[in-house]
Amino acid sequence: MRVKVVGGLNFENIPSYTLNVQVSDGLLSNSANITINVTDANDGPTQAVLSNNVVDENVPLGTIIGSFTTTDEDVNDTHTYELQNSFDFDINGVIRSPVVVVGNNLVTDVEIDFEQFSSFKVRILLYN
Ligand SMILES: [Ca+2]
Ligand SMILES: [Ca+2]
Ligand SMILES: [Ca+2]
Repeated sequence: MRVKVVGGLNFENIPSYTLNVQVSDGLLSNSANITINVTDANDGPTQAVLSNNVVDENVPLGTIIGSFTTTDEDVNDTHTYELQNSFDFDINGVIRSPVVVVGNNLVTDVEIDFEQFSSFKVRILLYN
């Protein structure tokens, strides 16, 4: 007997299946329940959200702008955030990012001057 998977298995939706198998030799028959367990694999994180994306200018360096949270089917997973790139800004003659990632937080790394730049984009690398 062969059991073939025809659809996508997802541990978080259905962790096991019970198959009722019937056998017959033409005269006599019997049946048995067979349980197939799906093991939990690491699902990739799907969406990261920043709790806040507005910050006052001139706040002290190291001010938390917002915190990241991530959607992941694996309830016990923890996630790591890394600043991949930020639109580089000329800050007192040095091209650099105005923010850094510290743990789950996006944090100012300069005193942001609204008249110098009023918005910027960052790209965050997220993994678990
Ligand atoms: Ca899954
Ligand atoms: Ca999983
Ligand atoms: Ca995961």
